[in-house]
Amino acid sequence: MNVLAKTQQLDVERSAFAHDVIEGLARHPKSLPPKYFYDDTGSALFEEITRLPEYYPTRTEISILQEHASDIAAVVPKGAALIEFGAGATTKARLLLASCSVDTYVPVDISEQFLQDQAEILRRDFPRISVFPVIADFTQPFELPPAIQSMAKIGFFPGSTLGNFEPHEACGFLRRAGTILGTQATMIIGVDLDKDERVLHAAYNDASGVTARFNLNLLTRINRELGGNFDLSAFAHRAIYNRERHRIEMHLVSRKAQTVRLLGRSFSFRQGESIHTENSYKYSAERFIALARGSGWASRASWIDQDGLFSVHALVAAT
Ligand code: AVI
Repeated sequence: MNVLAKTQQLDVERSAFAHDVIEGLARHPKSLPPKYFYDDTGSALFEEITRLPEYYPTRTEISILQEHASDIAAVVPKGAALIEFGAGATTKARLLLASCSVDTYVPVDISEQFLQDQAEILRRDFPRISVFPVIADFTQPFELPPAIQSMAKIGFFPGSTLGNFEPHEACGFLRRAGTILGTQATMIIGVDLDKDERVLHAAYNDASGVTARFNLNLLTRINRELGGNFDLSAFAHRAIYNRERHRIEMHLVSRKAQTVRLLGRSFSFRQGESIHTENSYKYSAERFIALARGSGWASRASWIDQDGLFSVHALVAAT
C-alpha cells in the first residue's frame, strides 16, 4: 500500500473509531466495542494476559491441540489449505502446521504489517508451506486467494474469540465463514467452557492487574487518538460473571461524578456508572454445537481437557 492509500485508510479507521466511541458513550448504559482494545499497547497487554497463571484459556487450548494432535490431523485432508481467521501470535497455527498435512497457510487479519512480518517468519520456519496472507476484517465477507481455490479448506478460529461476539454475531460469523470456505470445508474452533464462577472471576480479575491495565488502556487510546481527557485514576476495572447470560462482562466504573470531553462533546458520569467494554461468552459443548448447527455446521469431533475448562471442535459444513 502506498503512503497516500495508507494515510486515507488511517483516516477511515480513526473516523470509525470516533463514531463508535461517541455513539457508545451517548448510550444508556454506556458501552464501547471490544475490538478497540487492540492497539499496540493493548495487543501487548493481551499477550501478557495469555501468560497469567489465572488466565487458563490459552495454555489449556494449546495443551488440547498438542495432546490431540493426531486426532485433529485425522480430520484434515492431505494437501489442505489452513485459513486462520484473525492471526495473532501464530503459536497455535504452528502446532497444526507441524502436525497436519497442510500445504498452504492463509492468515487473515486487518493489520498488514503484522501479517507480512508473521508470514516471513513462517515461510522461514516452514519452507514446505506456501503462505498467502489476506488483509481483511475477518468479521466481514472477504475473498480467498485464487491459488487455493481447488484445495480442501480448513478454517481455524482459536482463542475463543467467538466468545467476544454476541450469540447472533457468532451465528453470523459462522455462516459467513461457511460461505467463504465452501461446502466441503472443515472448521477447527476453540471455545471457552462455562465453569465455576470463581475460576472465571480470577481469570478476568488477575492479581497482578494486567487485565485492569488492558481494560483501562481503551481510555488511554481514546485520549491519544481522539483528544479525550479521561482521567484513568477516576475509573476502576470490574469483571463480573453474568450467570443468566453465561458471560463475563468487563466494565470501567466511574469512581466519582465527572464529565469527560472528547471531540468537542461532553459525557457525564454518575458515581458508580459503568462503561461496558466487553462480553466473553462461555458455552457448554452442547450449547456451542447447537449454535454451530443453527449456523450451517455439524459437529465432527470435540476435544476437552481433563479439567473441563476449554473445548476445541471440528465442524463440517452441514448439507
Ligand atoms: C480475546 N478474547 C478471547 C479474550 C477473552 O477471554 O474474552 C479477551 C480478554 N479480555 C479480558 N481478558 C482476555
